[in-house]
Amino acid sequence: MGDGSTIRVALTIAGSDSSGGAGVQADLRTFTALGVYGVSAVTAITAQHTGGVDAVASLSADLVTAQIEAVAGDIEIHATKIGMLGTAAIVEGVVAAIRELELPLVVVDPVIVSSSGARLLDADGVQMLCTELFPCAAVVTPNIPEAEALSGCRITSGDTARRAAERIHDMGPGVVVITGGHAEGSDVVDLVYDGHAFFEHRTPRYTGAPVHGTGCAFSSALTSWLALGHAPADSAQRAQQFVAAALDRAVAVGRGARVLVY
Ligand code: PXL
Repeated sequence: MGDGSTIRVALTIAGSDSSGGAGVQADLRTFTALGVYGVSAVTAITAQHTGGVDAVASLSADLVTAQIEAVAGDIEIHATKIGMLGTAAIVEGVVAAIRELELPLVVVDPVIVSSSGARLLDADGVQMLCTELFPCAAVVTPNIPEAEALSGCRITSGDTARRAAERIHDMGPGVVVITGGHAEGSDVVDLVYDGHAFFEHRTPRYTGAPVHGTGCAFSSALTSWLALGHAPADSAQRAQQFVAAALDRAVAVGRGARVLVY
């Protein structure tokens, strides 16, 4: 039996995925699976099914800020995960809230475009993510297409991945994790850079049917381990293992991509 007063708490600031595979729904499921209590601030509503996104509407920046203030004013938060932000106005409001409320251990998953091609952050928002939000982040977790878009480096090798990680690190986050799921090769290699040294985390590549929501699961698992007191690189390795184990048990709940269940 857990003591309610000692449970660790993580906040997710992210979009709603009606199909439940990604976004706030995936983040809260991941927190729960790792024994962390989840609270949330929804940034946008997406109407989606397992085959793709039908519609997207972002909320007002004020409503996002109000959700963050409501929970942070009442509940002690141990780590913070940021996913889909939608608009530059929301990025600006979230940055102000992080600073004013001193939100701890901020993990930024720089969500720009969904795998099915829907735009999840406007162009001004991408700029503001790099200049305003990254300096507030303990960890940023781009996948390879996101790391390429953010750094301007095409990633075709370990060397080019390390260069992209250095460029993203120069934007101000404590640690950069470039997840390797979009590359090829028998192992997935996640690259971790803390400004001093590079670390590689490897796991055998999952070769099954397409799965939706792995990026959200990875970054929210990493956030959970931070909330539980682990260091960033250790948390990234545990998150890789957590997603790898979940991929082996992914299920087809609809007609499109599979989803992770725990
Ligand atoms: O996986 C990126 C992502 C994040 N957040 C929401 C999404 C998606 C992808 O579809 O819908 C809400």
